[in-house]
Amino acid sequence: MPASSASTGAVTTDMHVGVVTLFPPMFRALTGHGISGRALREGLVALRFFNPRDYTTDRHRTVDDRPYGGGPGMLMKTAPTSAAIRAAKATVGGPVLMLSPQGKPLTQARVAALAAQEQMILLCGRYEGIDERVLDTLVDEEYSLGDFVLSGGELAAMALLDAVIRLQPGALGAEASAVEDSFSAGLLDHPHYTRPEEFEGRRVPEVLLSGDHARIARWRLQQRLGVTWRKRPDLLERLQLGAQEQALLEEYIRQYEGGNEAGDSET
Ligand code: 9D3
Repeated sequence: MPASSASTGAVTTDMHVGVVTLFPPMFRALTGHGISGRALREGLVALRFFNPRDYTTDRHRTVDDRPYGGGPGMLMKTAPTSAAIRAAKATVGGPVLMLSPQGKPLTQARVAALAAQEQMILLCGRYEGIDERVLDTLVDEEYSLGDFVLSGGELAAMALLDAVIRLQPGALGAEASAVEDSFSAGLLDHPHYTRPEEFEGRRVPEVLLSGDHARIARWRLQQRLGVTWRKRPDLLERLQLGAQEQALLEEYIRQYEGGNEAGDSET
């Protein structure tokens, strides 16, 4: 089913993304599978690729070049890279965002801001990088996935796109995450259980079989607080807990320090 407005039935694409990359086929991981694949097929988001190799003018279609000053490694060749970015700006428009180890760390808040854009261009670097003058002239912002080394920007661009696409109205995930964001942002998830009730000698927590929805909600919130306290105390420090949340966390900590590893209520 195509993206459409309920009142008019008109087909609308919410977001147009230009991707500047030497390796468009890598994006099949994103376009061919799951929620992102479906959203792209339905036209919620349109992707267009701009390959610097298509903007070369030499016989060998050269896309790399040597760095002034010497040293190991190559850079992306200046003219084809800038031509591909300019073509993306002319046909797609929007800010040019480069995926780069020098970028601002990508967070859910930044993903949510990008998800509201109607157009954007993602620039994927390869080799040791891109001539600084091209970046100064054509790149608006830089985003990083974190302090570890990838071989290029493509996997980072796909991660960004996956996160942005699942927030588009009509994508599976958009509804659930909207609820989640207003309800309990900044906490890790609670544990999940599915059948059978006993697996390899270990039972599902009794509360989840009780049918008492208020008690289940309370247990899940307590687990989220407790898991965050145990695994990501840095996240908890940024939150201002309410009185009930504080009490739930204190109960979890008492039980945890008392040696109940699951942090599970014993009553
Ligand atoms: C090992 C090469 N480094 C020189 C000391 C510089 C370097 C160049 C190119 C490091 C990584 C890359 C390619 N990385 C990305 O394009 C990238 C990235 C990353 O490596 N980590 C986290 N987020 C991102 S976003 C893009």
